Amino acid sequence: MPNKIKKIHALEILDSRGNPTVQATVELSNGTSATSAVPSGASTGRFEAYELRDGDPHRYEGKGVLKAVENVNTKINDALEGVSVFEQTQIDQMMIDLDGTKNKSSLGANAILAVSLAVMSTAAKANNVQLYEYIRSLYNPKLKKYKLPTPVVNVINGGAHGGTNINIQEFWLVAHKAKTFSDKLRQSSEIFHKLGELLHSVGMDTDLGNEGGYSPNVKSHRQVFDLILQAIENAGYKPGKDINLGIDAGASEFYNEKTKKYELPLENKNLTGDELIDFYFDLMEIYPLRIVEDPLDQEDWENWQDFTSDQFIKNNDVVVVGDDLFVTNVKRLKKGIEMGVANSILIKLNQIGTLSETLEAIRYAQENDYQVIVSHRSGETADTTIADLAVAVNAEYIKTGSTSRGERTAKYNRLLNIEEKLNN
Ligand code: 2PG
Ligand code: MG
Repeated sequence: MPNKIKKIHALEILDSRGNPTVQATVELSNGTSATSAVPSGASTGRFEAYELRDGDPHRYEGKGVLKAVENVNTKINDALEGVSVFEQTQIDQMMIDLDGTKNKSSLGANAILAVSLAVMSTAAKANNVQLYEYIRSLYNPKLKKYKLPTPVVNVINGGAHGGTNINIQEFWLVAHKAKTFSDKLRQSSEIFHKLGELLHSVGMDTDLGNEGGYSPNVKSHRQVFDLILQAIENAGYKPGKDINLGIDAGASEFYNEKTKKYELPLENKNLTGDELIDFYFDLMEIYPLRIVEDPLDQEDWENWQDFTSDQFIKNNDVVVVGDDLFVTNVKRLKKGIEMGVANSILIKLNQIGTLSETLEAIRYAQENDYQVIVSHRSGETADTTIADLAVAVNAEYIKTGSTSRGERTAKYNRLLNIEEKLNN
């Protein structure tokens, strides 16, 4: 059998923050092979699958992944040797069983995901099809058309992603009006450059944060929105009409569990959930802010419910996205759907740890009319799997940072290539 797995090999490599991460290569008996690498978050949700790190203070400040690498090279390799590479669901389940814990803490979700993705990539190669076509065949072969996602382009990096006093983690351009992916990307890039020029002209910092956006110190969150609006106009576009805005508040990062308050030092305020919701609605009244990710803490389900059910959200088709809240986990998504919490899910492969479980979460979301945003992590590699994943499932959006830094543009460039293929 030519398509049987002969060997799986992992290696400790570096992510875009210079921290170790796991790369895995699958080799088949006929010589076909492919390699995948996993990303790593900074503002991780509490309910994510477990990222196994060595904890040895003498290597990479404890962040080494040699144990995860070893788990791939021994236990996982031994278990999967001889299995057909096309059995993605079975392979993912075998690794889940081999791990035996709820959160993949025994083998490490980083070990398991690296193999899951390398199996997927090798199978696509063995079939001689594009990766998005192969993922589509696993997801739903009956789906006919492919749709390119709209990029949400993170031009200001706050929170855990930059050395700035901005508490909201991400500020996105959403070029919703343009017809094609390439035009949406071009407009976003033009505005990104205008924003850089604007920051420079007023003496603000133009160094880049973890996801390739600018990361200056500011006077208030409103100032960030004002600067972005000005940049949109300077690039010749109309805020709201051509370009909407989005944020990832990353609210779990500034929630104080003891006092039950949301702490926004930039605003000099500690807010209750109600007050924070008012803060967002004030912003949405003033600015064309139409996508809001993680406005509230990952366990603050009641306030999420209040936020989602507000008439303003419905009237303005505001996309309310659960990231740390859902962690790409069907169980948490189910609870959210039952409670009327959020109307969209952020999808991150490494929050759950296998391709199959990720596809299951997307399927459940789409069956329940929740929109899908496929997402990178703040620590990335040049791996472009998420571009193919977004196209394979017809995701509405992709979030993969600004239009700078190679690990971010690698995904955008892959989408440009896919767009060209689909047009021919
Ligand atoms: C997020 C992500 C990606 P991190 O919160 O959505 O932007 O950040 O990878 O640090 O969790
Ligand atoms: Mg997030």
